[in-house]
Amino acid sequence: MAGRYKSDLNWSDVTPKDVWLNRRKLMAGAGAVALGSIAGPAAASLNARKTAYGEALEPNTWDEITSYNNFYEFGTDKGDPARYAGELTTDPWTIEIGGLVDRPGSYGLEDILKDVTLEERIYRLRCVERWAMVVPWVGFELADLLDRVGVQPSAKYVAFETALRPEEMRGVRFPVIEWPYKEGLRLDEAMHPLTILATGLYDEPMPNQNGAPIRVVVPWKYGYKSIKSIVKITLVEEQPPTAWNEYSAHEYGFYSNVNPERDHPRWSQKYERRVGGGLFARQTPTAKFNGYGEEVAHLYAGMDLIVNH
Ligand SMILES: Nc1nc2c(c(=O)[nH]1)N[C@H]1C(S)=C(S)[C@@H](COP(=O)(O)O)O[C@H]1N2
Ligand SMILES: [Mo]
Repeated sequence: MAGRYKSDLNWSDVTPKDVWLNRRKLMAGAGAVALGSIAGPAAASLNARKTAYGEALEPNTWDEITSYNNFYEFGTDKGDPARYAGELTTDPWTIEIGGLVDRPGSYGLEDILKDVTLEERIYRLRCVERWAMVVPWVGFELADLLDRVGVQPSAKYVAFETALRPEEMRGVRFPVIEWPYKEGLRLDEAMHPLTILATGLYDEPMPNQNGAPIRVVVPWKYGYKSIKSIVKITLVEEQPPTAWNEYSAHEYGFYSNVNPERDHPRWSQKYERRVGGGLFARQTPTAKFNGYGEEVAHLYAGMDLIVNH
């Protein structure tokens, strides 16, 4: 076929051109060897706008961020996502946006991305299992997308779902949780400027093991709230069911704000350990709201955060 129709375009075709040119050059040339080396890829390519978010933090290395992961769709070992998430097809990609919105529909990722400015957000990430990292995400505020589709006044929560593809996701052949992976946020949490949809890290397109092509990042909550590879966003009136809460409600609450005062039933949450600090890395105290209390504590004024853990 000679001409290219709009429907032939995938999101990677309409991402700022230099991104993909740089990326292709990098892959084609000697740079391919550099990918995944010490500090990250040799050339920046998403050209994300720099911000003051997290500029004082020291990010973990590319290797650490992309080789130690939780993404149970590809297996429960920390190395499984790096080994197997490459089997996921991430282009084309569409997100079904529905429920209590003015403009529901199936949105191609290319349509979503052409109207946003990607920026860098260097955030702490704290897993409920007690390991922590600092990740230089690239993304945009979830509020930008929600505003575009028009949230109706009756909406109180946002529900998210990950893709479910047994052919490409070997981990979903096992009933670890009830697939697809589901998460949710209260609307004010979803609209908070710290909450982003991330499409990259270290100024590179998102590696599959980190949730390509697009994932949620909510830095003041335990990592499992930051749902990967999302295909569905639904605005709802009632608190939606979430994967880990359904699995074990007393261990994994709907809110899951990082909180050293509320221990996991099977372990203390008072301390955490930074990934990459070496085998004998010192444990450091866990910060309430993962250190983002100044920005988000007001969202929970008057709430009992032990009951609403
Ligand atoms: N779909 C999906 N999203 C997910 C997970 C998962 O297993 N499946 N794991 C969560 C957990 S427990 C954590 S700690 C973070 C890890 O993100 P990272 O691998 O990019 O560091 O992703 C979260 N998002
Ligand atoms: Mo986690």
